[in-house]
Amino acid sequence: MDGTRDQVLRTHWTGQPLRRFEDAALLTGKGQFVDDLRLPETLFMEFARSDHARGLIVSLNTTDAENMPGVVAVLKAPEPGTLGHAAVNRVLPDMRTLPFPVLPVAEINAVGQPIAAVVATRASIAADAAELIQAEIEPAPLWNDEEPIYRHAFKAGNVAEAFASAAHIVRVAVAHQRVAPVALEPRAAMAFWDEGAQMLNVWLSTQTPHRARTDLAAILNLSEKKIRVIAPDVGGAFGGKASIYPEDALVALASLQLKRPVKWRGSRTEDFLAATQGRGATVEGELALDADGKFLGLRARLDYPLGHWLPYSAAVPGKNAARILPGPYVCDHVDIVLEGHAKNTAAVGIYRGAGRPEAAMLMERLADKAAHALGLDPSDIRRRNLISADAFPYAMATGAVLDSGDYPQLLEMALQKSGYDSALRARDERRAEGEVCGIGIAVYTEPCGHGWESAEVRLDPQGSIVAATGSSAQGQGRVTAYAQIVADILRTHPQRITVAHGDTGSCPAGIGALASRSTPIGGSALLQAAEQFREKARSCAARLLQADPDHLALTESGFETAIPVRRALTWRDLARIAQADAEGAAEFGNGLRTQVVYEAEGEAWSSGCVIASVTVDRETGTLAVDRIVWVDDAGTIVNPMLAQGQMIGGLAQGLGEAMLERIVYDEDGQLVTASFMDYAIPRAGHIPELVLDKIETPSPFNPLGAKGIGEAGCVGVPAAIVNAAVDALTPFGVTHLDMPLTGEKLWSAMKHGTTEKGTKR
Ligand code: SMO
Repeated sequence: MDGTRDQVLRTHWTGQPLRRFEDAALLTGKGQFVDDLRLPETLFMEFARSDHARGLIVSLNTTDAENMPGVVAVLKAPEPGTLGHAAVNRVLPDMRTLPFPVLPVAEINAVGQPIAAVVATRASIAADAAELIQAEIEPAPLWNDEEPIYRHAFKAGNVAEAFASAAHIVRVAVAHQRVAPVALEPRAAMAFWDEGAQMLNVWLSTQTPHRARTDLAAILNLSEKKIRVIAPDVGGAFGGKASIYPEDALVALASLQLKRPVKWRGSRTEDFLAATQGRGATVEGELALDADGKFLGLRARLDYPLGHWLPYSAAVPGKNAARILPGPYVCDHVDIVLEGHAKNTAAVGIYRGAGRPEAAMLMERLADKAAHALGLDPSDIRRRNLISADAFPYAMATGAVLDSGDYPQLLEMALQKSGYDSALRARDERRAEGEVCGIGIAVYTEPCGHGWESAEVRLDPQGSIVAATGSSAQGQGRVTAYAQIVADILRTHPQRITVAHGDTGSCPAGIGALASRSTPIGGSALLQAAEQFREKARSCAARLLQADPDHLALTESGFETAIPVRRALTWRDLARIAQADAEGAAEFGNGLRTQVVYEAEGEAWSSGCVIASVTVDRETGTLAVDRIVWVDDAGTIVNPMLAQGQMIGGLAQGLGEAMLERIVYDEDGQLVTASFMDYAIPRAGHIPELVLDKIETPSPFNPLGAKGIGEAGCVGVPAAIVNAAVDALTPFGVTHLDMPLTGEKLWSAMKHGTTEKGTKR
């Protein structure tokens, strides 16, 4: 290779804190969310929903609703067998499934389940009409002790022996509350059957447009080729928009039947009632230790609630929690049993973290109890057990392979940044003066990104470079980060790259935006597609310039060569010639484009260490998180500003779960927390002083070296806060606390001592 060819493939965009290209539109009200879409003749859908948790429909009278002026149709349960099913990801062997309840023929299985759908000329009319629907429901007992939907064991080594030889055994039981993946934008769907094109256009507030298309095809018995799913701007998702819902299917069905556009915009209460919820597991663990505090063996029982139907990733939280135990620690003997049980509630699925938070909570609570049992500092017990930096790739007892990391460095950095030793002294001094305060540590691992994603890089006829991804976006700044990746390969400015996403009509088939996979997997797919595009474009340009490809260099606007004479060809020239030149057209093949389906060699594992400091008001029990020090390792960082935004957003949600958030059903299956009056999310005043830092151990398993970061805050932060709260209440004899750490709970704990297994509700 001689000096004229671009030698540095990465220029300098990766690693730059570029401002988000998305924000100009979003901040000036020019975003296009589903509810912003306008089509002539649009009809609006609203639902009559069950107010019983379980029962049989005895009669359903829709006459009054149908007769209301402005009502166009009322959809009732279709004949059994006329609609198909959405897919469920069977990530565990032998897992059962449940019916996908588009509309129930007879059996009601949860409060809030749609019973009928009203379509009217205005949303307010549809809502009024839905109130006129009379459903007589014969109540039935709630499901209880049914066969599990899944049951699976992860076993390795000889756990019995590990426990028999242990110097210490510590136990913990954690009751995780359910939480809601509160997105700023509730769910929404719009559909339009284009009779001329014979195409069903569906706009969904979704993380997974391609899977939505597949599911809609199956449910509606329609060819995928006749369905286009578009995710326009999506106002947050957090796992709650990763599956197709009955409401989405009904909107599509109504537009097919009525041949008019149909729109539904869910309310906040409908999201609480019928969007997927997260967490809720009951987890018990026992850790066997030798006399030096080394972890010998782990026994764990994880019991996951599932709702009345299974969204696509219903079994993922349970599987994730079980398979990533024992987290960042060496522990070769494990016996982990996982079960999931259906309940008469809203569906339970993935929520930011998806099982990783439960694994981190179990290990970090056990580690603190172990430290206590051995009289060690919590930092010491972790230091003695963390997997060392030279052990990677590291095969865990559960079979997962950790790609890279440096957990001891994360711990030492976080300790140092928190001024740990002086913070401990300060805590003890404050305690001596009667204050209630504590410090908690959590170290976590976070698998993120395996499997495949697709990408296409193409030159459009006007000469702009389009980077289309099978991945999607819901506010993370994907357009900016992906443009940075492609710009480095093509040695141009990121603003010259048009990133296309979230449209099955213009993007290659892909998985979507979830599981912290978009940068490691979606980004790596784009990187490879851009590299192939660059070489294809180079050979085309070389032919047109009659130069040797090795003598061509990339410039910001195209290619240039100095040999034999100085000549240049811009992307715009290339696009024009590609369009016009017959020979070129053959070589360019349908314009100049390259498509890649990228599959990662292995999973990328992020990791981190969080140290939280808290103060509890002795009079009221009110918890204040004073400071969070957090060092994260997400491998190569494409845009540090976006990465930090993800950390802070995840932290806020993790803090909300730790302090405030809780979905409550009463014993009859009624949802008690169906609005923000009853479901508390964190506000700005809850956010503590933050000290954020990072290390970067690139993943060897993808060409970017990237790992995920979107979920990290929900993984490590709750465990650190709970450990800090337990530490604060240790002088009162408290040895365990479950989330949310409400004032009432902490006040009672201070009064009555330990809350072991006593704080479930
Ligand atoms: S919980 Mo995420 O959207 O995989």
